[in-house]
Amino acid sequence: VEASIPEPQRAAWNKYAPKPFESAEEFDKEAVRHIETTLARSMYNCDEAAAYAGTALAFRDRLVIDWNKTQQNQTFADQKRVYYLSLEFLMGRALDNAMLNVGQKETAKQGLSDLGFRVEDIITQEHDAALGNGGLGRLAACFLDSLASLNYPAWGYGLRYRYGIFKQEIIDGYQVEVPDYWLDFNPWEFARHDITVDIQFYGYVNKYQDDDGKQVCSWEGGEIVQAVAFDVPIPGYGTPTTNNLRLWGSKAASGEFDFQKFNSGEYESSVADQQRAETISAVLYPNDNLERGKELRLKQQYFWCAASLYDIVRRFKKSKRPWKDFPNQVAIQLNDTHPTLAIPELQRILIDQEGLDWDEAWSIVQKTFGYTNHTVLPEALEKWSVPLIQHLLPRHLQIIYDINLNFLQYVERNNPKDREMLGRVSIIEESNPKMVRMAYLAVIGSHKVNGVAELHSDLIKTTIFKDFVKIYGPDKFANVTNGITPRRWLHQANPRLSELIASKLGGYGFLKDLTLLHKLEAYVDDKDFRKEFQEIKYANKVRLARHIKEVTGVSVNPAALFDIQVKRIHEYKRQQLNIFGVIHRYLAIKKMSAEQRKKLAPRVSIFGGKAAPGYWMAKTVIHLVNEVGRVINADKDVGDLLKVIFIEDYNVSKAEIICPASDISEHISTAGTEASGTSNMKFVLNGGLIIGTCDGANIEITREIGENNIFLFGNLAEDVDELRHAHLYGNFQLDAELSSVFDAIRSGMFGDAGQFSALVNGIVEHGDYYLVSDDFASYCKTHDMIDEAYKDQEEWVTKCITAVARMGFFSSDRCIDEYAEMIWNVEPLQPKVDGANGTNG
Ligand code: 8GP
Repeated sequence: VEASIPEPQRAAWNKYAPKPFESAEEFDKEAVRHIETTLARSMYNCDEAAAYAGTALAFRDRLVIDWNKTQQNQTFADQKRVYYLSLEFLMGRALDNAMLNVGQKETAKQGLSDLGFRVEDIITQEHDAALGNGGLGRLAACFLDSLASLNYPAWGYGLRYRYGIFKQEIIDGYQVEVPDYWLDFNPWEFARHDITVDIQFYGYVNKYQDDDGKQVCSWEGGEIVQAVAFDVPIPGYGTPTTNNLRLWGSKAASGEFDFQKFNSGEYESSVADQQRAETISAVLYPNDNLERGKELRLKQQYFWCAASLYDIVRRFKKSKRPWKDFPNQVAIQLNDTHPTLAIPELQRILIDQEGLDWDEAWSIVQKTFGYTNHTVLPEALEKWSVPLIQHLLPRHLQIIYDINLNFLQYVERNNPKDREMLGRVSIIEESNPKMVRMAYLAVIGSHKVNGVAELHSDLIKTTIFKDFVKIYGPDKFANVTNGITPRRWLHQANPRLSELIASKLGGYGFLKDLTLLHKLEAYVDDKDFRKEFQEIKYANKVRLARHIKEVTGVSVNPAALFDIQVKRIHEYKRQQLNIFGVIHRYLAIKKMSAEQRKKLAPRVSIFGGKAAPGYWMAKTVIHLVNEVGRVINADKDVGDLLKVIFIEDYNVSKAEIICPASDISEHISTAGTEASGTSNMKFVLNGGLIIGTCDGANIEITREIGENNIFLFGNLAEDVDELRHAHLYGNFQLDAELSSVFDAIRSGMFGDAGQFSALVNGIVEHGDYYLVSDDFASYCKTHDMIDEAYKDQEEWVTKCITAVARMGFFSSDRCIDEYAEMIWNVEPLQPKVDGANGTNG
């Protein structure tokens, strides 16, 4: 309040308040000013990178105007806000998204052309913001887009990694990791050097009686690291609402301590302290669906939770409301268990710092948090060792023990007959060393727990959280099936399809209400529409073929069937099944007569995805794909009938080129292992069909689009246990076709067979945990059906159009409305329209 401009001077201020550009001319004025002054360049020294920077800064100014107003409006309205805590936000590029969301892409296109640039070339200058591994991080990014587009007062909180997910290079067929230093020029963030939080680590707990004789604890000593806020504006589509993503960077706490060291001649060691502090936010851990229990990772988690909660609590306290109102003002969603420490941290703030009783505090905590689970894979479930937490966060460990004690007493009271349950549900696993089970803590500290697709939400209730359903009843557990933002994954990635749809539906309303797509079914027999739909798919395949040629040197025929599997490389996602299928196809082609070959639809098998650097088996799969590609692509006898491509460094901006270019995409995880999948939705929304197992969201996609429009195969989740058992007890006969594939590999057809022996032996000798052999026959048969179906292009297009028309359910807008109603209890806040603030679109 003290810092505001006095009333009489506000007229002057308002007179000069910036206005958003509305025409190409006004855009050029802003862009040129930024290039000349902000960047100190000239027209004689303006390459595409500089033009990108000028364009981005001009758009940033526009976003900032709306962002400031949104924040003022939200502060003034003072209603309940959502805080989405995620260690990953896989944002991709921001400029194209900003242009489309504020509805000024045409303006920029015209303006840039006046300056001698093509908008597409400028957009591709931007470095992806790749602060995530895969599905979980991209989901968070889609959610931010939907929250803003639907006008929810919402903040994202994350870490500002200096290095995002590594860049993948393929050298001699092997994955090589290269650091992703992405912050050289990032116009989308604002460093808030005035918004800092001191974060404490280590130290000890001091117990004493306060003046009223009450037992109190305080956490003392240890070391302090400072969190600095970096804010990123998140524009909604077709609304001025612009939300905030706050990312915390770490640095050494400024203060006397450093000075003392400096003065006593320990300059170097004080610099070392500085660097040690900065390492907390230095790097994103590159594991997807795997936890490795590294101390620095735990430090990241606490650092980010503590800074975010401090910020949230500080904002709440400004309202001067009583503490019991906290859950009416604040909803915090935990994106997986990574932010679970926020639970004991809020309890600590309330009891140690704000003086609330335990029970009063705990009731606030439980009402505040919701927890989303994203996996049932045991290796991905977080556990932290008790000694490590004791050392790093001594007060939190005490609180966790107290939470556990209260919880176990409650369980015992309600289930006196099942004493073994106590050991099973305890937050503390009685191993050596003892471990804290973060998922249990998250369940106990939240009022709602959700899975991310129906099958997954059912599975968590019968497997990892079975006892908790007994304890709390089924209503604590919910399902919110994942979705994707149609702005990026249709409008931005596939502008021609978006335009075609808009031409039939009378405008772009479907981008805000994706269920409107159902009206497309009326055009399924419309000749012109079908023709254009096909042409667009072809053009998108040409675009991908060009990219493939550029980066791999291999020419692929855009008329071939494009069969794509892009996602993190993981045994459970079964890229090995795909590549074995490709080898099987190759062996079959080699045996075919000229007549038979004529009847076969040419195929391009496209793979892409990163393996965690320490995941040897996944790296072996990448190597095999590349070796198989090397052999097949050079086989003149096979020619266009089969090509095998590995696209290096799969990321969000590549996905925008890849997803619109598939005929078939593969979502073939062992049933029961893929919580949802979200690229399945992206591919279908872009007019491609999918081959998939009955897993994750594939099941609901099938329900929505109809089983004639999807190629399902393989065993069901309910059969997995028995099949695994059969493997382990020798009750299994290897499929003959798969056996031939293994023989080919063993023969050295794809290079030194020894390199792939673990991959083959995992199936033949070590129990085939992911059931590749069980599903191989039905997988190959289904691919044969795909070949047949593809020959009938008329029927194929009908399937594709019908599927697109029925994808309305999978918008992340629908997810966000479900979270808002069922979990957060928050309402949208309509933006203030004041003329100067109008965004169109
Ligand atoms: C992923 C799931 O594997 C994927 O099926 C789902 O679509 C996505 O989350 C979004 O819900 N899960 C993870 O990435 C994950 O669990 N990561 C680490 C926490 C282990």
